[in-house]
Amino acid sequence: MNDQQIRQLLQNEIKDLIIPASQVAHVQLNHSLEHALLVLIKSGYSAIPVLDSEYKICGQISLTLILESILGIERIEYENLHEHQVAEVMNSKIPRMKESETFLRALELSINHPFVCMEDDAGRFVGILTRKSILALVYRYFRNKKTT
Ligand code: 2BA
Repeated sequence: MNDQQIRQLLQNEIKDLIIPASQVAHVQLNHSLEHALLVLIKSGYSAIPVLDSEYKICGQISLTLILESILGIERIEYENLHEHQVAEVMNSKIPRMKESETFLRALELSINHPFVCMEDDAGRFVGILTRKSILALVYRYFRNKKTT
């Protein structure tokens, strides 16, 4: 792969890699932790996006965050799950990107984050970009290079 091809890969837009919002498991700010736990278990994912009622990205909720929040001194207090809302426990410091940003930025964020939330210009959630889709694209580039 020459320098120009590498530059082209890194400047590529990321639109085609996005998993659309309709296929992404998510919860809303005011959902109970009990509901969030059910969505996480049913979807099979360890962390999912949190949105507000206008579909704007607010953070992420994970199995670990939920379990930590109901950890008592000697046991996990499952009976407290329905008393708390997602907003109290979620991580609001999450990376986000717009479709027009470059692949290089997505690659950088994927070092520390398994997925990145994508938003439109109004801040509304449009989907996620996963580490898997980023790595798959990099792999395809190198594999094709090897055979040319
Ligand atoms: P995790 O849930 O920790 O999943 C890590 C990796 O395990 C995923 O990597 C995927 O390769 C595999 N995996 C886990 N659960 C799966 C399932 N139910 N079906 C198929 N594969 C599964 P990535 O695909 O790169 O996803 C990275 C992270 O993005 C996931 O971390 C999850 O937090 C989030 N994610 C991915 N797809 C999602 C979706 N449709 N809805 C909500 N969150 C999603």
